[in-house]
Amino acid sequence: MAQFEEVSQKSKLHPKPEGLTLQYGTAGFRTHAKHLDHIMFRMGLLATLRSKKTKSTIGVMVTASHNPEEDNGVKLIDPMGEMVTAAWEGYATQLANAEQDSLLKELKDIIKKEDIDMSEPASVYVGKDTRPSSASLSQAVLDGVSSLGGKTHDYGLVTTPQLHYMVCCCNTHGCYGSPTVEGYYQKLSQAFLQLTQNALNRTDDQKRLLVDGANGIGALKMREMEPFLRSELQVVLSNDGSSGKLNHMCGADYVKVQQKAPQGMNMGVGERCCSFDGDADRIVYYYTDSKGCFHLLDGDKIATLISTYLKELLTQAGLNLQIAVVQTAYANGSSTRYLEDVMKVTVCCTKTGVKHLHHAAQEYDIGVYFEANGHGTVLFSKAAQKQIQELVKDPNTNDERKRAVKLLESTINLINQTVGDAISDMLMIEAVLAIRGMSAQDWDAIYTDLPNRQLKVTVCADRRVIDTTDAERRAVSPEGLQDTIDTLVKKYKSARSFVRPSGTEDVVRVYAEADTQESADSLAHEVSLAVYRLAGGIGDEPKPLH
Ligand code: 16G
Ligand code: MG
Repeated sequence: MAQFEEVSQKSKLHPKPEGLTLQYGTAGFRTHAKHLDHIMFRMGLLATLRSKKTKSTIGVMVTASHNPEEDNGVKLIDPMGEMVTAAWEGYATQLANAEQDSLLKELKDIIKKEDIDMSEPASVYVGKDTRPSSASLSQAVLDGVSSLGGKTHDYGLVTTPQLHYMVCCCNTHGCYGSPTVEGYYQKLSQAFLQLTQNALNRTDDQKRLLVDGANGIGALKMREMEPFLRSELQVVLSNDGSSGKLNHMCGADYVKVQQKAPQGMNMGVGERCCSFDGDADRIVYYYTDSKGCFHLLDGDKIATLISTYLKELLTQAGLNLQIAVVQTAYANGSSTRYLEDVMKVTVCCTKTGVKHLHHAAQEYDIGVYFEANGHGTVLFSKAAQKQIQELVKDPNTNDERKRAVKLLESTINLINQTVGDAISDMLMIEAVLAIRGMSAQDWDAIYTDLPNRQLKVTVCADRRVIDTTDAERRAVSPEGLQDTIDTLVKKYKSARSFVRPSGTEDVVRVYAEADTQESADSLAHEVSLAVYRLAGGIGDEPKPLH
C-alpha cells in the first residue's frame, strides 16, 4: 500500500540506533535528546493510529519536563485531554523498540489488534517546550503523522497543559474553550478576574507574586498572559529564560528536592513565591520568614487550601456534593490527618504518577488531586457541573447561595481539568488566598508538616524485585522486607515509612517521616539498609545521615 510505502521511506530518515530499547514510562519517553529522533517519528505514527481509532484529535507533546536541558521526551494526549491509556503505552513501547526492518510489521500488528480502519481521517496536535532539541524532534513527530496521511496542527512553543487544553477544546467542539493560546488566556483570566472581584481592598503588595519560570516555556507563556490579568496579579518573573539554563538551579523540582529557593530570585521576608517546572505542569509555593527560614508550600498544602475553600463554598451554596482529596504515599502524614480529622473530607491514596491520581479523582463529584511534588488539579463531574450551573440560573437562589455558586462556576472555568497546570493552579491559589484574605504564612499555618526524608538505594537486579501493594505503601517482596520496615517504624513516634521502585530512575526510593528530623533521617537510613541487604544493594552500604 502506498500509505506504508511512505512510512517505509520516511522512517529511514529517522533510523533507530540498533539495540537501543526505551520504555514508555510514568510520563512518556524521556532520555538524552540524541536518542530520540526515531522515537518521535514513531510516536507521530502511533498518534495517527490512535486518532483513527478514537475518531478524535490526539496530542503529542515534546518535552522532558524537569529533566536537564540536554534531555528530551514525548507524551501522548488522549481525546479528552487526559494521558494516553495504559494499553497504548504498551504499543508505544512496542513501536519504539522495533528494529528498523520490523517497524512496518509492528505497525500493522497494532492496526490489526485494535481493528483500525485506515480509511478514517487523522488529526494530531503537536507542541514543544523550549529545549534546543525540541525543534527538530517535534519536526520528526510531524513527519511521522504526515507519512501516514494524518493532518497536523503545530502549536509550536506551548506548555504541556496548554496542549492538553487544546486537544480537549477540539474534541468537545469548543465546549471547553477555544483551541488557541489566546482562548486559553481569555478563559483563565476571565475566571480569575471574576473570582478576585470578591476579594475586597487588596493592596498592590497582596497582588504581587514572585514567579520562577525555570528558564522554560512557563516563563514565556506567563509573559504572554500578563496583560490579560489587568494588574490583578502583579507577577515578578525570574529565571525567565533570557540568560539561565532550563531547570538549572531553579524550577519546581529543584526547590522541592533541595528545600531551598531557586537562584536568581530576590525574595523579601514573607513574600509569596512560586516555581514552575520545565513544561509548567507542576508548581510549588514558598516564602522565607523573618528569621530567614525557608518554608515550602507543596502539593499537599495546595490540596488542603483548595479543598478547604471548595468545601466551604459547597456548604454556603447548600450543595450536597461529595468532595475527595486524592494523594499518594508521599503525602505528608500531617496533611492526611488534617484533611480527614479536621476537614472531614474523604482522602484516598493511589500509586505515584498523575494518571493514577486523575483516574481516582474521576470517581467523585469533586476530586482534588495533588502529588506532594506539585502535580495536580481539580476534577468536577458532569453532574456536579450541571447542578452548579442550574443553581446559578435559578431565580429562587438567595444572595448568599448565589455568591457561592458563582464562585464555584468561576472556579470550574479557572481550573484546567485536563491535567495539572502550573499557570492555572497558580491563579487558583492566588484567587483563594485573595478571597480569604490569607498570607503565605496563614496558609502555611493550617497544619505543620511532619519532618521527612527521602533516600534512594541502587540494587543489582531489576529494581522491580521490590513489589508493592496498597498504593505502594507496603512491600510484598522481597520476603521479610515489610516485616523489617514495620519493626523499624515502631521504634519512632508518629512514624511511617515505605519503599517503591522508581518509575523514572533505576533506583529504589525510600521515604520516612517521624516526629523529629533526626528520627526521620535515622528511620530512612535503617530502611535503606534493609533494602540494601534484602534486595541486593550495590555499591557501598548506605551510611547514616548524621
Ligand atoms: C513522573 C510523574 C510524576 C511522578 C514522578 C515519580 C507524570 C506526568 N509525572 O514525573 O507524577 O511523581 O514521575 O517519579 O505522571 P519516580 O517514580 O521516579 O519516583
Ligand atoms: Mg512537568
